[in-house]
Amino acid sequence: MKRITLTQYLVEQQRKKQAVSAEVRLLIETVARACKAIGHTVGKGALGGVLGSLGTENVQGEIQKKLDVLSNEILLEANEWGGHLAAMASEEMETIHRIPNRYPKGEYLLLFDPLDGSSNIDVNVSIGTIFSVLHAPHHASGREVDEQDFLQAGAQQVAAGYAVYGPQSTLVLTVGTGVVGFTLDREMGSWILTSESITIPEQTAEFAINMSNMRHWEAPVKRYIDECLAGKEGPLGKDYNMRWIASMVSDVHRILTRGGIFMYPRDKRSSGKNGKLRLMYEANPMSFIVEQAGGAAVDGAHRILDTQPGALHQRIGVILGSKAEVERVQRYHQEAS
Ligand code: AHM
Ligand code: MG
Repeated sequence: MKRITLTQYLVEQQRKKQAVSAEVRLLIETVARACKAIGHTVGKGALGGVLGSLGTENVQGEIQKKLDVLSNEILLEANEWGGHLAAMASEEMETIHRIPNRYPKGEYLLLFDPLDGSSNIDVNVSIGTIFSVLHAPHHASGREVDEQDFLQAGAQQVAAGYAVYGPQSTLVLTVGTGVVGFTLDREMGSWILTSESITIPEQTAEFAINMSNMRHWEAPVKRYIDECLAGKEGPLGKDYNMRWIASMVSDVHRILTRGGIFMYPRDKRSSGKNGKLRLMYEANPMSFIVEQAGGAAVDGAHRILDTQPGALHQRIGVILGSKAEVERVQRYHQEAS
């Protein structure tokens, strides 16, 4: 079997389809290299002294794990000097990180959740990295990039992807020409193409939601999950299964592999009224990937990728996966409003 590496795949996208510029190609390769390093660090576990908390809080008041901070540093260092970026933003940093003056600057912006699923680190369950690439809008004018430049709707993304550090390390990627998946060859240290065209089945009988929040849900979400739980005898006419890994990367990866619907909806709590997941680092990149795979992604009544962000660390309700199911939940929201 001919093995296609990430580099070969990207060169092909650049040559044949003009889907990526040389800069984006290098940028994705750099992110993928950083993910390899993060995966390696994650794999050391207790032996590498990387487990546990740091005792510090990030900008959203969440306790930072050692691996949150290490992964953030790995991504910053890997991407600083390549010359393809104007600035970066991360779930773990209060404000944007401009490329220091000692390095050349490029015309792209990189956003990431360096280590998604932090609550699973210490219990040895799959975690991952999520990233999103945008154009820096005013690069040509030569002024300094600011936070405002990052506030673009998800539909503007140039590329998005995620890595899962699990039994295998996998990298899933879109540059707007469908979704592809790579598996890390740990002996050779290279990402090898293992899924040429990932598509999500339209129908599903599997849902993923944190059921412990049920009493806080808004009516349309409650309605849908009640119908799922009613099984064959209910209005949906089939028995549903449930999964909740609590690492968005892994939950979304399962949906890309065998279909399903993932929900982290906003809810009635004061802390939940805007949702839990972050628009720029989690919802947008995953929605781009899911749509490119033939699925759908909404915040309730509206498409996530059309959301105009108002702040870098903004949160949003997330409902994504198999198209028919997501559209049903979207309809329930529209009917209720
Ligand atoms: P994190 O980026 O701090 O790890 O938080 C995001 C994670 C998602 O990966 C996952 O879907 C969700 O939080 C799980 O939340 P909960 O523990 O409430 O089920
Ligand atoms: Mg996260």
